[in-house]
Amino acid sequence: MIKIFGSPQSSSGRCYWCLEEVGANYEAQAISFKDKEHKSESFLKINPNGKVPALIDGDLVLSESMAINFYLAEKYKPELLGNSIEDKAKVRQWSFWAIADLQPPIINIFIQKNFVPDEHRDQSSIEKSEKKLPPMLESLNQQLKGNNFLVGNKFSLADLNVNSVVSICIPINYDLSEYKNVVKWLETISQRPAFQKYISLN
Ligand SMILES: N[C@@H](CCC(=O)N[C@@H](CS)C(=O)NCC(=O)O)C(=O)O
Repeated sequence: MIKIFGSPQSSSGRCYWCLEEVGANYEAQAISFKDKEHKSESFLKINPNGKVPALIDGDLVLSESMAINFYLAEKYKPELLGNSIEDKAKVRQWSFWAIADLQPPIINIFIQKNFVPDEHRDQSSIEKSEKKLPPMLESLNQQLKGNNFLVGNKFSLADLNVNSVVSICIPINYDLSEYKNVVKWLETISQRPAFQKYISLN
């Protein structure tokens, strides 16, 4: 059976959601940051970078949430990757954009607001990150104009991967209301049974 390491509230969350979308049986293994389990000898054998998520499926030991999600889709539900070469390329484009460009400023705000004590919080770094978001959210909003989904007008791994980053705007209190198509897309996707199941794990 597939084994997934890390809690649904961490970067592993998008992999739990993907596991639910592909309908795979899996076993969850919590990793306690408090007890430094992610830096333990046994976990470093699974991911030498000492980070979650990690996944074991048979002989495969894999880390990096996006790589895990592409693997799960390809093996268990390939239609999530798009039907044509062009759609497959777009699924990768949106996924890589989410992890490389959109996620860093959002995560910086999340860390500053949730993990940095008041006296050490770097307000200028929060503001710098906040300034980076409008053009990216607007490009997403434009892509969703007249489209329910990002690629090929059907739910794909691009929606899952990008949504898993955009939805961090909610706990950081970043106002998305001017991005009406994005808000509608978040709402539509939140109705998916696999999403609901993943949220119930939190
Ligand atoms: N690029 C990695 C990032 C993983 C990551 O940063 N995970 C965090 C939890 S959300 C972690 O394990 N942090 C522990 C550490 O950096 O020591 C991915 O997407 O899987």
